[in-house]
Amino acid sequence: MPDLDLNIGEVRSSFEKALGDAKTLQELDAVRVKFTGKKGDLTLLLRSLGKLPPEERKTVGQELNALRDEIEHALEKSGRKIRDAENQQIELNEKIDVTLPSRGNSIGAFHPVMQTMHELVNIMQGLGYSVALGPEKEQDFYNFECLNIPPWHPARDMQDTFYFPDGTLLRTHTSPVQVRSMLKYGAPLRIVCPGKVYRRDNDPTHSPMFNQMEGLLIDQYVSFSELKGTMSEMFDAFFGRKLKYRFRASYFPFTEPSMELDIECVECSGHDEHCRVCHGTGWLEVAGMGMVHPNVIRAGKIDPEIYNGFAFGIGLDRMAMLKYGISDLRLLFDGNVSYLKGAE
Ligand code: 2NL
Repeated sequence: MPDLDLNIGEVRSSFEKALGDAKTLQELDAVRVKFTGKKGDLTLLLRSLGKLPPEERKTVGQELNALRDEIEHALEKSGRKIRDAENQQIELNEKIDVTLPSRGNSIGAFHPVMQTMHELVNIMQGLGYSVALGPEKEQDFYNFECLNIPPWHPARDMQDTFYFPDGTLLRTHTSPVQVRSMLKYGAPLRIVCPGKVYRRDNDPTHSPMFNQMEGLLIDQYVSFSELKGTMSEMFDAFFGRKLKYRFRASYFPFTEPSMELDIECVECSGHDEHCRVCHGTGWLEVAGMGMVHPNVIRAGKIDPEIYNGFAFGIGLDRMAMLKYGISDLRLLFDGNVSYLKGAE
C-alpha cells in the first residue's frame, strides 16, 4: 500500500523536524501530543492498519511499530537532554557558596523581669525560704478578707480591681498565696511568692498587670530587726554591693507596724541632683513591709499568741528597671525582642 508507505516516511521526517525545533519541555510535550496523542499522526496511522489487506498488515505493522519505538525513544532522549540543560542552567544561576559564614542562630533569653525574679528567689532560697505559688484568679476571701482589708478599702473598689461576674477577681497582690500557705503548712513558715498581679491602672508608670514578690516568715519571737537584716541581705546581694538603707513608717492593713524601705540611689548614690532615677533625692523606694497583723495570722489558722512574723512586698518590674537601667516601664511590656535581649 504505497499511500501508507509514503505517510510513514512523511510522519518520520515531520517528526524529526518538530523534534529538532523543540527547545523546551513544553514544546517537546506538544510534539509528543502531535504524534503519539489520541489524534496524533502516528496514532492515526496505527489505527488505519486495520483497513489494509491482511497480507500487507504484517510488514506495514512492523514498520509502524518500529517508527513508534523510534519516536518514543527520541522523545525520551530529547526530554532528558532538555532537562539536563535546564538543571545545568539552574546550577549556574543558583550557586551556593558553602564557605560563606552562617547568619548564626539565636537562642532565647529570659525577660528582664523574669531574670530579676529568679535572682531574688535564688537569694531568698539561700536564706532558707521556699517558693510558693497560687492562682491568679482568686476569691475575695483570700485576696482581701483574710488580709484584714476592710470592706470600705479603696483596693476593693471596682475602680481598682478586676472582678469576674461571679465575684472572683484577679489577685491584686501575691498575699493570698501566703494565706493559702499558712492554711496548708502551718507554722513555722518561710516562703517567697513571686508572680503576676493585676490592678486597674494603666498609665506611663503603671501597667494593669505587673510582677511582685512577697515574702512571709512566721515563727516564735520574730523581731523587726530580723526583717531589716533580711531586707539588707537581699538587696545587697541583688545589687552586688553594700547599700545604705532608710526605713520609713508607713501603713498597710495586713501589717502592724508597717514600713517602707528606701535604698540609696543605685544610679547616683545621692551625688547627682539631676539624677533621672532618684530625681535628686538620693533615695529609691523599693519595698513595703511590716510585722504580720495578728488578724492575718489568725486567718491563716495560726495562733497569734504563740507565733508572729514579718512580711514584705517588692515590685519586680521596677526592680528590673533599676538593675538593668531601663528608663520606661513600657519597654518591658512592648515585646520588642531585640531590646529585651539587650538586657541579657
Ligand atoms: C507593698 C508591699 C507588702 C505585705 C506586702 C503581707 C502578706 C501577708 C501578711 C502580711 Cl500574708 N503582709 N504582705 C506586707 C507589707 C507590704 O507589699 O507596697 N504593698 C502595697
